[in-house]
Amino acid sequence: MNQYDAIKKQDEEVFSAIAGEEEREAQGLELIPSENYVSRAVREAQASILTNKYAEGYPGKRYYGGQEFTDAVEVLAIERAKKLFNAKYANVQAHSGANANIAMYFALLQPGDTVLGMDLSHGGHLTHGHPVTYITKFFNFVRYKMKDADTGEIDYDDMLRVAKEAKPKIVLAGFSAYSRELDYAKFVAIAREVGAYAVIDIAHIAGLIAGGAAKNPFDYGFAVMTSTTHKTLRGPRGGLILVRDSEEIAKKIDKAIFPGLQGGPLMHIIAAKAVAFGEALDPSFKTYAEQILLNAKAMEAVFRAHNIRMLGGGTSNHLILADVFGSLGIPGKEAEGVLDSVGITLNKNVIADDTRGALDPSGIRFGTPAITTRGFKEGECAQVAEYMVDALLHKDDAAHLSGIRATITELCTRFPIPETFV
Ligand code: DSN
Repeated sequence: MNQYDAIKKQDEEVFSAIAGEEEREAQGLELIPSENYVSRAVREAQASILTNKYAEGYPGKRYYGGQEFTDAVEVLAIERAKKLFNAKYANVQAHSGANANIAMYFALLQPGDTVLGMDLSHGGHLTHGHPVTYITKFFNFVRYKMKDADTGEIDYDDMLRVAKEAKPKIVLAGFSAYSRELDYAKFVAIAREVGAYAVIDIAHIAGLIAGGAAKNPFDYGFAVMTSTTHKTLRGPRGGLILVRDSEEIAKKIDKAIFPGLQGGPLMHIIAAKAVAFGEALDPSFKTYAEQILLNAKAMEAVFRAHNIRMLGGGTSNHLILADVFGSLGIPGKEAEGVLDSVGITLNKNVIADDTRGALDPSGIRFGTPAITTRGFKEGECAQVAEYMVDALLHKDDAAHLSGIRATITELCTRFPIPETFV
């Protein structure tokens, strides 16, 4: 157990929830592709006394006094983020990826303007304009999709047609459930053709980009990148906005975050972002990012060998979206539950043009960022994929499932969650 002495003494109920989660994480495998394990240094920064400080504004331009240390820590986070992503400007204050996207919209658009983004069931994210989100009350969202869900190829011709018709001010790339690389040059060309900003939400693949295992969209002409810091990037839960080179856009982004959308920045989280960015700048992070991809490929091979359909036909990044309903007749929700029962956590997920509902879709989504942090290589990842398929094929055999559970527990004991990475 980590150091929670004060909470334990003072608040048994909260302590017990934290202790339970610590045990759950230690004894199970985390395959949700947007989750990861942070270092102890990141957690110490998050838990630091910087949480006490109000620091509205930006370094050197704050509204309250006493900012010598908050300024220092925010400058460190900004400079490290810029270096990691080859950006001229960075805003590290967004509380989350959703806030980063909302601020980006308000910075670049006027109410009523149009955004062209990826359809949710084809891999896009809620904040890319799903009708249930409030942002759709301010801006108009139109969609592009995959041309072929079995190759993952985006329908760029249709995207251009929609762009010409709808005249978006932003062409938005990025996804939360898509397993292939996008053709960045095509996105930028379409944006240029219709006079839109080319923006990409890199939340899922930020660590792959930072570690050099995926292409940097700035090299292809994107103007802005939004992100979270807690997925493949392995930092604290939070948001990040990067601007390639336009001072004008950077100023608009800063204004949109504060005072436009948020109040006081979370200085303890910004300190943790600085620590995580420092870790990502270490050469060891490159090895980590490359291993994430190798591990995903090892899992892909097992699913392919078992003839389980993968959206996009497989993976080129850290995640796999498998059509377990189409291939095994097991709905996503049931598959999630069966795998949870053997200590493998992942999430049910809609697949392209899913005929089932979002609460019980056809697919499961899983990925390798967290198990790679745990030290798994291709061999262990292939084994885990075999256990997954085995559990699904024996979902009604309690004794078989409990045998798999025991094996997963043993694997977790052999690969404890590390506390340092550099
Ligand atoms: N909830 C995140 C994910 O799992 O992809 C995105 O916000």
